[in-house]
Amino acid sequence: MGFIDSRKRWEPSMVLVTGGSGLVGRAIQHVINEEGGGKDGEEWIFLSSKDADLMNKEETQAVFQKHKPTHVIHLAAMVGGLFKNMRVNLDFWRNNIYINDNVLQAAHEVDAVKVVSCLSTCIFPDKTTYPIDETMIHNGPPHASNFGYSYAKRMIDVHNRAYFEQYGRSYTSVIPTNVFGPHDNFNIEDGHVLPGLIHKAYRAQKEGKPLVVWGSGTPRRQFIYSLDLARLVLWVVRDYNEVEPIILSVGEEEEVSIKEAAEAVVRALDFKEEVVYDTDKSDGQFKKTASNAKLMRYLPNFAFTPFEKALKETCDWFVANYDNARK
Ligand code: NAP
Ligand code: GFB
Repeated sequence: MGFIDSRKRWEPSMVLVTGGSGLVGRAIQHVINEEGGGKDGEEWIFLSSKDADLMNKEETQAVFQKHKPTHVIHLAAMVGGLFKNMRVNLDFWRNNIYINDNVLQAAHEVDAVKVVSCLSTCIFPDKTTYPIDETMIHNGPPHASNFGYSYAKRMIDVHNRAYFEQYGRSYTSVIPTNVFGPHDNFNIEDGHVLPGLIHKAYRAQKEGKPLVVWGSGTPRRQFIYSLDLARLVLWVVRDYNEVEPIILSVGEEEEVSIKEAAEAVVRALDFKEEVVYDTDKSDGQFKKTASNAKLMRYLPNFAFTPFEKALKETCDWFVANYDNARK
């Protein structure tokens, strides 16, 4: 279901990026400003929560009425790693439900022709066959650690189907795997694993202490560099014409264990101290191996940045921007 009539292609003219100040938003800014990702005649606006609290309906309507976007990249969300999700599942559910309903309705009310929203590979059913693909989103409960965030994200897909069925809207979504890169949230308690390990290793090196990896190190993850994701999101905005979501991830064969990820951080930072594992901390979901076969059918030649190279660039950015990094 949900093939938008691609003959009715609308060239973007005013692209509004919610969550434009975050990890993914800053990567899209880089691709637009430094890699020629934009086109003549396009205006790009990158929002932060200072421009509008998108949990507030009136503020959301006002910022959409101000800019009247033709296209929207909807990144804004309450986002966090495993441990923050485990602490405040209700907040993740409520805050993201408010943001998503306000943004999609405001886009509809200003007649935006296309909205690309973000789901996540962590929202799929926990009890599932592998590899996971786009057809499996609603096939069972998500992992208990982040059910609030997962159900809120799944409702975006419900929103998109309903806007297509009732109004013929071309509102779609992408499903990134774990993202990392410059401008990430490096807060050790609330952030994701790679920025957390980078920050912890950086401080442990200065203090001559071990790097403490949380959990057993056995869970498995696929990681996508934020700049690669940004390049793919721009393709989705211009040339992906399905309402159905599309997974944006490196291939299954790129999946690594948390232990291997930690060892890659050690290499990228030339960390010299001991690495230890705190098995009192939760492992969270063991694996969420996602297939990127649908993406590869569309873009068979897309070249992902090698993980070690992307991680080195991220570590170099963090060290160079330590004082101003989100931590
Ligand atoms: P992030 O770095 O935490 O940035 C979140 C963005 O949302 C920021 O620009 C933030 O604005 C904005 N925001 C949060 N609450 C808001 C509110 N109430 N009103 C307005 N803006 C608000 O997140 P990210 O990692 O870039 O994630 C971007 C999208 O990708 C999210 O939808 C996330 O669910 C999805 N995703 C992320 C990952 C990952 O591993 N990071 C994986 C899969 C999917 P401020 O800067 O003003 O706070
Ligand atoms: O990125 P992360 O926090 O979230 O990774 P998920 C958690 C995994 O990394 C667990 C291990 O196995 C942790 O035990 N880990 C080891 C660490 N050291 C650390 C550390 O210093 N910090 C963190 N955070 N983890 C999230 C979802 O799942 O995936 C979110 O909860 C979101 O909703 C995100 O969608 C993309 O990958 O487990």
